[in-house]
Order: sequence, then C-alpha cells, then structure tokens
Amino acid sequence: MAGAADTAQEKLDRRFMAAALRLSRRHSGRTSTNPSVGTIIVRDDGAGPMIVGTGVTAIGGRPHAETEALAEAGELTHGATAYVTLEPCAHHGRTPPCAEALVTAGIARVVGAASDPDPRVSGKGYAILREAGVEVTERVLASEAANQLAGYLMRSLKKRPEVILKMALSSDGKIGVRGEGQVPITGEVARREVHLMRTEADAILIGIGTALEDDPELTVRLPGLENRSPARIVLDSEMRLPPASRLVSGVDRVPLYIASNPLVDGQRRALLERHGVRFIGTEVHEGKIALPELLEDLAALGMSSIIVEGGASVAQSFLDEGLVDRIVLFRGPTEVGGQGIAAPIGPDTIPAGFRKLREMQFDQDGFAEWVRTI
Ligand code: AOF
Ligand code: ZN
Repeated sequence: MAGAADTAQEKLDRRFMAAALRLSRRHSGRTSTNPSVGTIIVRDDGAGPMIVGTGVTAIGGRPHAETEALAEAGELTHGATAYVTLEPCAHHGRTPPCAEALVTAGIARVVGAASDPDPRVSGKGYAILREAGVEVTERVLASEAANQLAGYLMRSLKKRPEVILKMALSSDGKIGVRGEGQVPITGEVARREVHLMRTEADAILIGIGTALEDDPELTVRLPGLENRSPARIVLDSEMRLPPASRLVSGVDRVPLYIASNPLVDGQRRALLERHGVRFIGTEVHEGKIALPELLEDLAALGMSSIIVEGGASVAQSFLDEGLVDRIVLFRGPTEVGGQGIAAPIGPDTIPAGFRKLREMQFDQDGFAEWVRTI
C-alpha cells in the first residue's frame, strides 16, 4: 500500500531530521556569521536504516556540515540519504559547493529542512542536486529548522539580528524594585538556563538604567562554559557608564559595546574607549537610541541574535517597535509587592502573532517561551 509506505518514510525522515537538528545545536552561537547546520547520512542495505556519517558546521563556520559528514561516511555514501537542516550550499568557498560534494559522493537522496536565503544559494543548492538525478525532499521539519536558524534567517532576510526578550517575573508580575539593584526573583535552575541561553547568542543588551542600578557582569558563569560569553551592549545615549563598573572591568575578556549619540561628550567617549569599550554611534530620537538603526549596525558587525535582558523601559521600546522575535519569561516564587516595577509583558499579554514553543516548571521556577514566524 503506497499510502502506508509513504507514511513510514515520512516518519523516518522526521526522525532523522530531528536528530540532525539536535546535532546542529552543538555549535549554535559558535559558527558566526555562518549558521550552525547539521547533516546525518543514513543508508539502508536491507537490514534497516543505519547512520554512517554525521557532521555539524565547524566552529568558526567552516568546514560545512556536509563536508564533515561525507568524510566520516567515506565509501558508504554511495546510494545513501543525506539529512541536512539547511539547503546545501551552491557557491565556491574554501571548498567546492556542498551540493556538488553530495553528488560526487553518490548520495541518492537529500532530505532538507530549511531553504537557504543566501542569494548565492537560494534554490540553487536543491537545483544542482535535482539536475544530477538526486531525489530531493524539501521542508521536512521546516518550522523547527526555522526556529533553530532564526538568527541566521533574520540577519539574511531582514538585515537585523533576532531579538530575544528575556525577563524574570515575580509571582506578582514584577521585575524588580527601583533603587534596590538586583533583586532575587528566580532560583538557581533559572539562572543556569539564562546562562545557557547566553552561550548561543551573539550579544546581551541592556539599558543604562539597569547597568547603573545592578552593576551586572552579563557573562556566562557555568562550569566549563566560562569562555562562551557573548558580547555585551549598553544603550547609553549620554555615555554615563562608569569606567569602574563590572561591565567595563571585564572588557579584556568579553567585548563591550556602548550604543550612544555620535555627538556625545568627546572626553567621556575617549576615556571609555581607552578602557577598550567599543563605541557605536546611533541616532537618538527624544533621548532614546533609534533601535532599528542600531540593529542594522549590529547585523553589519556580524551579530545574528541578541538577548534583551533589561530593564522595563528598554523592553517596552523593543516591544512597541515590533522588534521582538522571541519572548522568554521566567517566573519565580517570590512576591515583590506594591513597590515593585511592573513587568512590561506577562504570559497573558503576549502580542498577537506569537506562538508558545515550550513551557516547563523546574524546581520553584516556571519557564515559557514564545516565538513568532519570520
Ligand atoms: C552549507 N553547510 O554547514 C553551512 C552553510 O562563508 P562560507 O563560504 O562558509 O559561506 C557561508 C554561507 O554558507 C552561509 O551564508 C550559508 O548560505 C551557507 N551555510 N551551508 O552547505 C553548512 N553552514
Ligand atoms: Zn556548504
């Protein structure tokens, strides 16, 4: 029965694509400006499907995932199926195009998840395969792949990084208390989850208010992952960040950018620049940094994803301008009370167009994530 056979094949395809997507996460945040892609090569000699090669885009972006997987499979590529989370490339880089490499290796079938918007590739990768007689199945687990490649897709299609809004809410919907610095809202598990999120992003962004109030470090402090901190960005139109702040002190280890008015006091700028702080001159409208222009500049610097971590007014600005692509909310057990700062967003006020991706409860902390389709 053809129908039943198709279904079995589709199930198998989804299973291997899910594995390829999990594999691709291994280098998320470490292949910039290339996306981290996964490839799994499977062959079936009659005794059931067997994985004969796996590859993930190498740290730094090259070699591509396909190159690694084909090398691992060696001779076993002949007649095999390749599962790729992104359309194989069609351009000549340090190696010939992956689409050609798959053909040369004798791959009989390619199953792809996302199409590649890069104009050097877009549609051409699949076309090379088809012209060479390779069977191609596109869009398997496409929405999962789009979610995983969101940063890369945003930067390619919209010329800005993906913006992830992260916020920790108390049980009564507050994000802190004005004038009290960092107020503990969530527990240890949530802290680790946030630090893990940071390892996959290109930068963490906060406003000067939060920088002055909390004096945060904004680094990754997880055993074994201490060197995976993304850059830090402070929106600071008047360059008020003190050179003695933790953010500036850590600049030798982790880059720090200040987005500020290009006409800001030259001495303040020179002082911070001497400490190693990088300056991004951005238009300021009514005392506020122009966010679309800033995001364009960040994309030009090679950033594909940024996490907005504070405070309320910065979050509100990103939300108001429709510049948030992913919302991650933590909810802790503490009650802050009437003097607390109300969160600009909560689980019941997620803007239209977002869908809930996951939700869980660990220890005492709740966690939920929403995304919108690019
Ligand atoms: C693939 N496999 O694993 C990845 C791909 O600078 P280059 O030459 O490495 O090219 C970057 C482009 O390669 C990038 O924009 C995207 O189109 C593709 N990424 N392609 O076949 C991979 N990471
Ligand atoms: Zn390639």
